[in-house]
Amino acid sequence: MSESSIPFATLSALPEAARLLRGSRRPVIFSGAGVSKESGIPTFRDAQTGLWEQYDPAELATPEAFERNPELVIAFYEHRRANVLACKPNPGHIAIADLERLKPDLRVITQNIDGFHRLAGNTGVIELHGDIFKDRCNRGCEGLIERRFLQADPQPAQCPTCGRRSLRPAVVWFGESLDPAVMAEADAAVEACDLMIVVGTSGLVYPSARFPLRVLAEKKALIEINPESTPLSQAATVHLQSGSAQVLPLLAGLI
Ligand code: BJW
Repeated sequence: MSESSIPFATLSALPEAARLLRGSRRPVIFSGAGVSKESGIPTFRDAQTGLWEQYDPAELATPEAFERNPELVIAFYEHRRANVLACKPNPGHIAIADLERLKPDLRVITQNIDGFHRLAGNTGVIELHGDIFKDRCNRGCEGLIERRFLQADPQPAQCPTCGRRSLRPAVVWFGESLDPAVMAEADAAVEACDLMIVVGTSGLVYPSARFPLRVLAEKKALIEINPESTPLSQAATVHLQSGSAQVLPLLAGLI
């Protein structure tokens, strides 16, 4: 998309967003699936394609689905791992990494599990919902197992500690608690921040959705980047209503 295809309202709001960001010492980027959409990763609430179009991801991303049908859940995550491996960070991720070079205290808090912020060059990324390239034991054995290759066997792989076929993706499913240490780190980053850029999230999933609400409650500036309206849009200081891969490079270019 060229600059001329960005809505006029977004272009008009960019200088104000840039002014706020220039004045910020400790910005937080709070991201969701929309930031990776232009890399080719469907958002969580997008319809899936091909074989997976008959399934609702929200029903597969649960401990109950894994109990009921582990092969199906493993296959779903293998399909998504393969897609992430075939894609790469887009200009929106790169612009966020550029912003960290300009503002070294910038923190990224993401709900995404694709690792693209790290791959783009951000450091100390807080990954609230885990990492699709790690497994853990579903029976509670300690430790994470890095796995970048795809698994041919549809059954859960063997846990190196307990020896059972109980490995699952180290991501946070509905009804599961987020890692308290990760939550504490995110809390501290939000407390310290003086501005938040909320990019590519529907803001519907808790407890993560509380972070931007806290920024608003504390009367700090909040810039939203999302082509659609969300529950945050009305209250945001500035809403840049466009795709993040177009608008973030423009914003970074003004800092
Ligand atoms: C673009 C774009 C472009 C498009 N550029 N933007 C309090 C109130 C109500 C409910 C609850 C509550 N507390 C807990 C709950 C229950 C539940 C919950 O929140 N449910 C809601 C659905 C209501 N939460 C939980 O269960 C959490 N656990 C918990 O709270 O434990 C304690 C507890 C236990 C038991 C009972 C009660 C409490 C865990 C939540 C874990 C979420 N995990 C997932 C799956 C991760 C693994 C995986 O990916 O498979 O995380 S769900 C899914 O949603 C995924 C995402 O990270 C997350 C957020 O989605 P996101 O990123 O916002 O994506 P989308 O698709 O929703 O939106 C994309 C956006 O991009 C859209 O707005 C587009 O417009 C935009 N977009 N193109 C920029 N080019």
